[in-house]
Amino acid sequence: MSGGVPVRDPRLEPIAAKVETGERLTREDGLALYETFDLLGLGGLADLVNRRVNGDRVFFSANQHINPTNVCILRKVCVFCSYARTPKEDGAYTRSLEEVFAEAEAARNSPTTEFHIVGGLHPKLPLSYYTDMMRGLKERHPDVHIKALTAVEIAHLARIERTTIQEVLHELKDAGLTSLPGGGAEVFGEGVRATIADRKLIADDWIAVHRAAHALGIPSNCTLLYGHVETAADRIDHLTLLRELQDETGGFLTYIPLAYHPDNNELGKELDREGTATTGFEDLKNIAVGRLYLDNVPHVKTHWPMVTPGVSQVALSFGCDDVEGTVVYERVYHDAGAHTPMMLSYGELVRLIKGAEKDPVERNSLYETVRTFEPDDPIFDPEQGSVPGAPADADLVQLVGTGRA
Ligand code: V47
Ligand code: SF4
Repeated sequence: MSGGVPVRDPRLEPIAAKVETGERLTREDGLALYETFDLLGLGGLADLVNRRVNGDRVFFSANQHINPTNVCILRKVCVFCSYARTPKEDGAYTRSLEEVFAEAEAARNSPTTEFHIVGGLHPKLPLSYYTDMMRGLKERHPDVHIKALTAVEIAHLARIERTTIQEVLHELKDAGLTSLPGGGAEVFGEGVRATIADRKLIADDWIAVHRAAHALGIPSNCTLLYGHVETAADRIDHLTLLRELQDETGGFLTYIPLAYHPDNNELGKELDREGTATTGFEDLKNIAVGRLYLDNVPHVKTHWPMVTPGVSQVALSFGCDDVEGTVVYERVYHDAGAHTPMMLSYGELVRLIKGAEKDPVERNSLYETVRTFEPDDPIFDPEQGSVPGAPADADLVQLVGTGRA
């Protein structure tokens, strides 16, 4: 037992004692967490730590994902990716700025507070495409934050513009960028990277982009792509690098474990894994280990488009304090076989969190509170499918149809 948390795995007992006193976990402890059979013991410890900071609060955002292009020079490099295309390949698309602005109109009459913008590394799109996009979005939606471009996209823009990472980040910030998403990290270990993303931005360079962003006052997220060829040791070494950078800068807001989806990509075929994504056991374990090992990252987010809304709801009792937002239209995981909905309405998110006996808090990109809900608020009307001030489900379903090229 620890702080009332029963643990059945003897390897978790010394860890439980550390969790109780707030002592930092070692690499060996992290390995034991990933290797344990005792999911409830692990989850209970992560829940204890989460409750100390967040109590019953669970954050969510009203956000909209925008993927401006799927043309990517790393199309043959990231063998886990089903989304990217070569410029002439079937299904390749690149949005004009007007098309991006038209897609973003979904935010006009809704409580959207964040545009989440990621895409491929297009060989020709210049930095000005992105700065013009951000200025145009800010002009049209001044209150909406922009979380955009993974470290890999930032490094690519610096390369094609023959300038520095700092200069690219500076220009993007000037154009309205609020924060960076956590993608592109995958698994830092050289062996795994050589297998799943050979020649993609190496660990040191991913870390360097985030360090530079933090120095410029741009906070960011961090991720781990799990559920393919990586070992427990690979995962912990990856989290250790994230924890070290966070000790140095404090610039990470959120950790998001990303569940690998094996459909329609080379890696899935090679591993004979098509049709079999990660299990709920692995999904919950990755959330809980993230909470316990990354003791300096304030938030752990569950990405419901990858793990299903049901698993995300259970994750809220396994150390998770943040749920991916409304999304509106998601391409990267659905191209890789995710069978989850394209969007959850504002009301459905509130209901999901309330259904886990938690208190929903709508946040913006910087985790500032946008809206809280009193226990007896008429927060969700199943007849209407929405909360007061939020877009009706029917409106969002129409917006979803605006997505694909
Ligand atoms: O880096 C690509 C992943 C990432 C697959 O910061 C795949 O809030 C699973 O940046 N199966 C990009 N994952 C997405 C990203 C992101 C996502 C959610 C939240 C946040 C955030 C950022 O998507 C890539 C890669 O790790 N990805 N293909 C696949 N088949
Ligand atoms: Fe390109 Fe990103 Fe897909 Fe890699 S994961 S191929 S960088 S879109």
